[in-house]
Amino acid sequence: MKHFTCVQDIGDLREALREAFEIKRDRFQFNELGKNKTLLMVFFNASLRTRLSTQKAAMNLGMNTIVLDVNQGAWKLETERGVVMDGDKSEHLLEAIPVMGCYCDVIGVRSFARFENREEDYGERVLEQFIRYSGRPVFSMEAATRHPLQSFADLITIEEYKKTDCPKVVMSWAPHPKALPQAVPNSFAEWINAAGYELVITHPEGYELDPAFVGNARVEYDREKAFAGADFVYAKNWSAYAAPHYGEVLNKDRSWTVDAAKMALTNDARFMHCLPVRRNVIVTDEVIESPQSIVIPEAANREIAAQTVLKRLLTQE
Ligand code: AN0
Ligand code: CP
Repeated sequence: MKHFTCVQDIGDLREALREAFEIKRDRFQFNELGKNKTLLMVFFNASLRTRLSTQKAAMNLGMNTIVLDVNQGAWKLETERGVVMDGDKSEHLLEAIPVMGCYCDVIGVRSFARFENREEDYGERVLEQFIRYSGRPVFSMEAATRHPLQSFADLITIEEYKKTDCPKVVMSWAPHPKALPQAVPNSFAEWINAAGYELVITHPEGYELDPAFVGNARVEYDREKAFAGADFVYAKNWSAYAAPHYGEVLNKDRSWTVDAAKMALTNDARFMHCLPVRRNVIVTDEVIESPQSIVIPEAANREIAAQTVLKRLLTQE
């Protein structure tokens, strides 16, 4: 694997899962692989899980890590080419990226959608420039349109908790006060579709995702019908994708908060969320604290997903 940005990059999913569980059985068995190799993690946005789990994964492989929070202490970066740089930005990404590449062997990048221009966001300009100009293997730590390390961890978690070969997975929109990207839901749909599981996506009208990510999943506007018989409930907020409301919060309808009454419609479903989560907005205290909630093992699997990906980037397998 040269770069990791989407489900296609990981190739055969069964093989990737097998490798992930092999790592989970003994996460230190490849601790010579990363000797004298350096991981650089570049954050354009905040993070708790991705930062810690990826750094831990690198340490398990014997790598050194450097973390750069671009907005804290680095020069303000210009990202547009052709700009006369006489404003507040001191450095251009076109120099910054190859310079970063000089100091490391692998680069992870977190760069969210900016919601200024849908085509620019969906063109993944920042991530693509790292791939083009860094000269290093690059992996996404959540980019504008996908969060593949999260989805990989989600799939590992579903494998661990599923009770049938082909579980019914329901991804439900939930309210949130601020506009959030579509990256997590896009990516989750992409991975669950690739795994061949039954995927139902439920949301209020206006929150339709890019059909390229929805794929063969069923979109069900009737929430009760969607939740009926679910084995997994994956809650997530996202802002509108469709023009002219791209990146907007269309409503904050609290009737979409995942509560015990909705969970009662399911097949004793497990509750999942990528975190961070706003309690009593996305999900009630009762549901997230219930034995059905697997948000912590899900977060724990981020280390395993990251380690599997780093191992492959180090060996170029
Ligand atoms: C981000 C999002 O929704 O994409 C990161 C989630 C992993 N969430 C927030 O910004 C709250
Ligand atoms: N789920 C996730 O990626 O969390 P962070 O934003 O805290 O990294």
